[in-house]
Amino acid sequence: MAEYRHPYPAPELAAEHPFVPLDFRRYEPAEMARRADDFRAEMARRRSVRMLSDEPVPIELIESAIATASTAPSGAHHQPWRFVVTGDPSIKREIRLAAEAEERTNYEGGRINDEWRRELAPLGTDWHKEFLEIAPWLVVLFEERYGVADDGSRRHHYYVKESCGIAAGLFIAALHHAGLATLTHTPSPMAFLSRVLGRPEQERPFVLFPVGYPVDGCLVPDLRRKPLDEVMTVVTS
Ligand code: IYR
Repeated sequence: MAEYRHPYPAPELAAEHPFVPLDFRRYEPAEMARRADDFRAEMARRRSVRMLSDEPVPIELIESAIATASTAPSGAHHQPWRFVVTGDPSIKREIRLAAEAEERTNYEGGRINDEWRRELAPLGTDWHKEFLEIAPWLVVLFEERYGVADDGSRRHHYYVKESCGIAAGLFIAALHHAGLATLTHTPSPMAFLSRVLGRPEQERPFVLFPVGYPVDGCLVPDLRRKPLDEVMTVVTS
């Protein structure tokens, strides 16, 4: 059996940073396969939705998805993320107008080149972003580039983008699992979100998620996902 040398932190750290027993569930092989298949099938139904309705969504569902997202592993467990939530119509409108101004420059002002434009054409996107005003909630994930203590001193964060990327993935999975829809929207550049939402210097917008229910009769592009052999490689000696 493989042996581990240091199952616990150094004795002088144990009092302040104790280790506790892992809460881990083991399942029978058949149940493992069933759980894996069920989860895969559920996640396979997740789609980015741009046609969100204005139907209200209880904030408790948003809170729960953010709490799930915040279970993500992060560099040195600093959890360098902040989920900023608004359902305020005037703020949503301000965000829509600012995002559309940027996206209009992207699409019509040449920030999107011809190759990129061809790649986006099947998605049917353009600079209009009605969903930013219509969806009941906008959740902006800000990456915290460094920590700021009460005395104003800075604390270095590690692997901020990786940590936030993982948190974003858990967030969209949690929303989908709860029966909600979202879109990973990255209006570019996104600096206006810091201004509109009044965020401090250490935070930088990472992704904007409009959250809600799809409109009745919602259509999405007929995307196919890569088969496993195009995304997985097993290496042997
Ligand atoms: N941010 C723009 C363009 C866009 C870019 C990619 I890459 C997409 O997958 C989809 C859209 C927009 O939101 O329209």
